[in-house]
Amino acid sequence: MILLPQQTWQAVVTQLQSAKKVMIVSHQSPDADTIGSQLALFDALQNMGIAVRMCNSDHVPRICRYLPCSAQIEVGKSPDVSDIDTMIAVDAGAKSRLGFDAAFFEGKTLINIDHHASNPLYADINVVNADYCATGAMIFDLIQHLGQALTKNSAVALYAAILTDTASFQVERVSADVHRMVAILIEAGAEPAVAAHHIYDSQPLARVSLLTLTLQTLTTAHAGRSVWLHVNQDMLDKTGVALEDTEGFIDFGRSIDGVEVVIFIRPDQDKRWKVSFRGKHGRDVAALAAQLGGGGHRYAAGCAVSGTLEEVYAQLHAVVDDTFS
Ligand SMILES: [Mn+2]
Repeated sequence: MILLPQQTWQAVVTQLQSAKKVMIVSHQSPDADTIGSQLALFDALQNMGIAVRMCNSDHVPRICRYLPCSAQIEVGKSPDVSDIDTMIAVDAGAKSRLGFDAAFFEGKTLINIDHHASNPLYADINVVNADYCATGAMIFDLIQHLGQALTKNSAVALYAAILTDTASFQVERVSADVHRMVAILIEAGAEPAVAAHHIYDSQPLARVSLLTLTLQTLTTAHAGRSVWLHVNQDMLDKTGVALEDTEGFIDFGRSIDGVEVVIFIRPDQDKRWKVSFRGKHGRDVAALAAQLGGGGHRYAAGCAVSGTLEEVYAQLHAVVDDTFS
């Protein structure tokens, strides 16, 4: 079954059929969609006899370390890529999201496979389609267009990608066909209980301590229609939790009745802050994020902002207040 038959993959297939050495890269602060897509495509290209490597600018997050071959992902901002002819970016909504400098891509054919509507088509070959619920679902289609079988390794990786990017099959883009695709992944060896254990049911106790502190920062505005929460460096130091483990905290804000926009702020590098947005009830948070130089999906987006935490709140309020006026 091809999930979206109207999507053409010919340019990608042609490039990969003549590729000799391929590098697959994920976005910075990788999530399970980018890592799962990377691993499944790695598996398919290996089975085609292509020499393929994976390298990311950030390390593999805890919830993805159970995925087969995840230990083979190289980590670093300047790996030796002198012999690489083709690079594939998966789930990266902008070239800057890859975290490598421009020299990394020089002289290579870059392929951009992504489902963020705000993607500016930054590569030589772009397959960008926001109708896909996850980049993992795109790789599901691509593997078939490459004439490859769905192996257990790729099914396990794609299941993790789709499970997490659909918030456990809760978002609008989850169609009957998405469930049919998931049925095929399970038949090929994906195990939902194993995935749930690693992704949702094995968090460190310290993460719950940090969540407790984070929920104490929760405030509301706009008559309860916006919810705000943050993590600061002090809270991370106190609990010893890695920044990546704040993934999912924003969902507690979204779960509140009557909320339309959730804003979650956490530290980023170089005195910057990473801001995530979640939307509900028709609120387009991608448009909000775009006003601050970011992007994303209608109901899940993000941007980076500089300043003190107070200044960041003020900058964000200026934009968010506007949408409620
Ligand atoms: Mn994604």
